[in-house]
Amino acid sequence: MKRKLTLLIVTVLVMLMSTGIALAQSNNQKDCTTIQSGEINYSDNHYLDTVHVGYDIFGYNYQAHMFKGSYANVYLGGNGYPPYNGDDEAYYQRLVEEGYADNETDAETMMDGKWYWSNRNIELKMKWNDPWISNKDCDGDGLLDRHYGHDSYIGSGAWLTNQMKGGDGKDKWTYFTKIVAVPKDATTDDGNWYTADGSEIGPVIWGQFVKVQTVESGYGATYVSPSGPGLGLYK
Ligand SMILES: [Ca+2]
Repeated sequence: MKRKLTLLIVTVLVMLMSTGIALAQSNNQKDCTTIQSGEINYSDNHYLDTVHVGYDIFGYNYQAHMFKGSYANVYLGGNGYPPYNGDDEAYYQRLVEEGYADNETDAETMMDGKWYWSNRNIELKMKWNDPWISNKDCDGDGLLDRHYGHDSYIGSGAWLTNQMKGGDGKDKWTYFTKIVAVPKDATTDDGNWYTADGSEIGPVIWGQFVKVQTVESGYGATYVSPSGPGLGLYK
């Protein structure tokens, strides 16, 4: 009898606990705002206001974790400028019309001062995972989450792939690279990241990240991480 009672109590406890876990999970989901809600915004100075499902005018598809477009469009929107559509004259004219410059010469000078402008004819495709840029806002700041649940990208498991295409005729080239956030116990030395046991992960990029694989047209794989070129290796 006593044994049966103990079993019953244990069963009830397990049920309560699992109900609690299920509740916590559903609350978690409920607290996250999706793009579909129409309540997620671009960053403060961005050219656009509200994030929508599908590709935006710059080439970002935040719902699908993808970008496809001009290299310059990766930065133009966030800097408060309209998207570049491949026609320089039309773009300078648009900048004048929208009040960014007094005339097209000034507009051209202004854009020439942006580091990314000279790369505007490079076609870029990017893919990333949820820790890189989430398609939800779970921390409630009205923006898509980055490295959700982590203080920084380090140890978040974030990754991005970057595929570029440029040049004309004989000068056509392609470039592909995989970029991942380094693990928490990684160390950096002389421009490279290393695992805790001293194995090379790859060259440092943007501080908290590392290039684990690079493929260049005419050369093939120009870098493969000795610690492994896979995505999602580091958490
Ligand atoms: Ca957020």
